[in-house]
Amino acid sequence: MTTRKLVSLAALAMSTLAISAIAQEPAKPGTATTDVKSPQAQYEAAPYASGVEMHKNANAKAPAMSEAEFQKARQIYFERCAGCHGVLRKGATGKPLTPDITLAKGTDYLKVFIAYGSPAGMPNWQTSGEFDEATVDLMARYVQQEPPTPPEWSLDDAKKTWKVTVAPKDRPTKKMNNYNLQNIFSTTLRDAGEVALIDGDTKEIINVIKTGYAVHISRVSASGRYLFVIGRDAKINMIDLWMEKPDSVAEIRVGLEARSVETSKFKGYEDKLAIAGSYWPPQFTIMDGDTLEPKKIISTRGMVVGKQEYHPEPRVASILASHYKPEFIVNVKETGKTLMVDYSNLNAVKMTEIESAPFLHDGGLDASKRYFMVAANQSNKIAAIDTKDGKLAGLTEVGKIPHPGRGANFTHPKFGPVWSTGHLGDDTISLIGTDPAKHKQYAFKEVAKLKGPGGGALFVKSHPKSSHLWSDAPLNPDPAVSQSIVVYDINNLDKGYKVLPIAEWAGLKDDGGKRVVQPEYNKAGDEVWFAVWSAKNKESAIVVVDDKTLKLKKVIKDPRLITPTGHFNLYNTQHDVY
Ligand code: DHE
Repeated sequence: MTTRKLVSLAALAMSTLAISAIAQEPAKPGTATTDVKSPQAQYEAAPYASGVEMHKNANAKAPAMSEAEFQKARQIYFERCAGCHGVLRKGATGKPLTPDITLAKGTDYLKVFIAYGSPAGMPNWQTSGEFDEATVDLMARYVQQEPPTPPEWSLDDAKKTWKVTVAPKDRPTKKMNNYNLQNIFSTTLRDAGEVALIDGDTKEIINVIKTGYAVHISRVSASGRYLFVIGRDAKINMIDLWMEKPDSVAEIRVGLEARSVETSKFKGYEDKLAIAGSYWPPQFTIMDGDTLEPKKIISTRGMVVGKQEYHPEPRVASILASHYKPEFIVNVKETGKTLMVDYSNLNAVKMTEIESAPFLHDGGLDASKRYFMVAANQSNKIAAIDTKDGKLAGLTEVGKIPHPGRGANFTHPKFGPVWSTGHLGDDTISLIGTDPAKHKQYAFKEVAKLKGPGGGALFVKSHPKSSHLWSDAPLNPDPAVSQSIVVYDINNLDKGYKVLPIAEWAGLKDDGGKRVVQPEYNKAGDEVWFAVWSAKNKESAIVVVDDKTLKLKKVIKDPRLITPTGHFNLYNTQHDVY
């Protein structure tokens, strides 16, 4: 391992990464170098142009970049692009960006695409104000270079990052605050690397807690006492909601990049274990449920469903705890497989591998909580996983690039219980029957398609006590669409939708994007919360709408609410109500 390699990897792995872990990575020819003083670096010295160290790329056709530019772009790629296009750039939600493809497109073409985005979900990085012209040019050149391979992450590496800040024996033995825990919202403050806990009754912020980088989702333990949040940098924070002021009591990093965290929910295992899936390395880690001590890591590298071709980076997407068995349901993106991981004996883990279609991404349970409905987003299908019998119950063709979040359940006047998803790639909302017992003819079939406002939809939501279905479209290139929300009356779906101008209602000082993201109900099911997500140096807000009257109820503004995106009502998240 050379010092030069260490430096370049550190840039990717970010500041909190344990350096010793990186030291495992073998040197790779032709990759970055920044420490020009080391003997090897001098021996292999990269070409210099006007005194600037240039990046050496394996393919001489790649456009020139200085080493400093390469490192900067590598960091931006990790933060902004890897989630959709993959660390190794083999594609997922976004298209593959390997040099054989990008070099053929060329810098000018790539610049236009990065600057303006596409209706299929590529963000408009320049016109939205997130990248300037120079950054667009930098990224267009970067994606034509060979992708650098990040290091692996072992149990030992994870242990080095593991901290229990309040040991279980020092934690409260009963709830020490007067908050109505079931109606707290955990709001992602994406670019601040924080979550805000907001009291759903008073709409006051209870605490803002430092978490991992670009924190992604929140999940709640079976008992409702612990809240788990995970950052894109694979850092998990475990928050004890019984403390006088709820705060983090343990943390760990389970890799370099991750999106999902969950805890055991089967009877007898409540709050016993936690699990997190990583994008890089492609693996999942099972931990102690009250300390996050890492216990077991299982790799997801393997063969892709159908063509049975080896994939080096099958990332872990959504994870859900079964209510029927001591199992975690782990969705592996690129291989198109759902793993039912039996956690009852971590020394002899049994796994059932259910094949559906690539690339599995997000999803949620149907109303009966038996079927896990997961989007295979590059196959335009929804797989229904029967968590009771451990098999594929159905694979339903839907619209282009389904993106449900956890989806929305409601009882359709004609088709009975349905689960629904919006799409990134078209303007439809698909309704899928989920009741094989009483509505067999509709089960796991697309029974209806609603017309939505446009592509770029990310989240739909309903609630058992409501007769409304909501959909956002934050990635639609038209601000009129991305800054509003649509709502359907479930009993009159043929009438189409109403548009509510949520961003306008927020009354923000200036325009920082104002994308309206993720409808989320309060516990009672009579309010719906939306994030109005602006750039990090601009004002954002949470807008609360009365579900009955569809009128504005409250705008929550606070200088600490920086880039709010997802928000999770603790009761609904704990009990899979959506
Ligand atoms: Fe997410 C859920 C991955 C971009 C907000 N997101 C998920 C899940 C995955 C995922 C795998 C399911 C977790 C689970 O249920 O266990 N998200 C990714 C990406 O790879 C992607 C496309 C690109 C990236 O770089 O991360 C991506 N996601 C975004 C955003 O840009 C969003 C809109 C804003 C943000 O905060 O970054 C965003 N993702 C969310 C939210 C959820 C989510 C709010 C949880 C939805 C729910 O209802 O549970």
